[in-house]
Amino acid sequence: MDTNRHPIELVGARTGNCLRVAIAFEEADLPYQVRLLDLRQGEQHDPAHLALNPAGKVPTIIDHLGETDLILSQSNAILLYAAELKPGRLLPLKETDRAIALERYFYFLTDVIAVSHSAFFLRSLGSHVASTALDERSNAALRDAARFVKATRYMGGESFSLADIAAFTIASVNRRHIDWNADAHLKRWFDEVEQRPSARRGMKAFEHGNG
Ligand SMILES: N[C@@H](CCC(=O)N[C@@H](CS)C(=O)NCC(=O)O)C(=O)O
Repeated sequence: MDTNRHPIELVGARTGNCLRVAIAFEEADLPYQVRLLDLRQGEQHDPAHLALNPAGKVPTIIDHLGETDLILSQSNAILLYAAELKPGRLLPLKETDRAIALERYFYFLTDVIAVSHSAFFLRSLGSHVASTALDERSNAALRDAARFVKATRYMGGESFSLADIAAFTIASVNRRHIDWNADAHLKRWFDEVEQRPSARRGMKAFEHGNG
C-alpha cells in the first residue's frame, strides 16, 4: 500500500458505480477509506453530502491534498484519476495499447453498463417491454465481449486494466444472464478476475466500510 499520501475518502454504497472505484483503488494500491451512505435512508440527500455532490449521488471522493481538497464525482472520471495517479497500473503505458484498453473500457461503459442502467430505470417505471429489450441488448454486448478475451488475456489487452473492472462489475450483477458453458473464453476471464485480490477486496469494500 502506498503510505506516502493521505487516504482518499470514498463516499459510497454497495452499487456497481462505487464497486468499480473500490476495485480500481485496490488494484492501483491507492490508500482509501470508505464512508458508507445508506441510500435507502436517503443519506445521499443530506446537506453534508450535497455540499460535496449537489447531484446527491455516489460515488464521491475527497482527495486530501493539503491546501486544497479534490472533490470528484462520476465513477468513471474517478477511475481515470486513479489511473493517472498510478501510471501503468490501470492502463497500459504504451499509447497504442492504452488506446485499445480505453476503447474497451468505453465499450463496457456505454454499450453494456449505461444500457443496463436504463433498463433498470425503465423497469422501475413499469415499462417491462422496453426494459427487457434494453436488458437483452446489454447482455448481448456483454456476451459479444468474449471475442476480446479470446484474442488476449484481458478485456483491454495482455494486462489487466479499467476495461476489466468495468466488465467485471456488470458481469457479476448479470451473471445469471450469461451462458457460461457456451463461451469458455468469457468464463476463463471471469474466473480469473473474480479470484484477483483487488477484485475480492474491492467487492467487499462497502460491506462494513474498510477503515
Ligand atoms: N454517472 C454517475 C451515476 C451516479 C449514480 O447514479 N449513483 C447512484 C448509485 S450507483 C446513486 O447515487 N443513487 C442514489 C440516488 O439517485 O438517489 C456515476 O457514474 O458516478
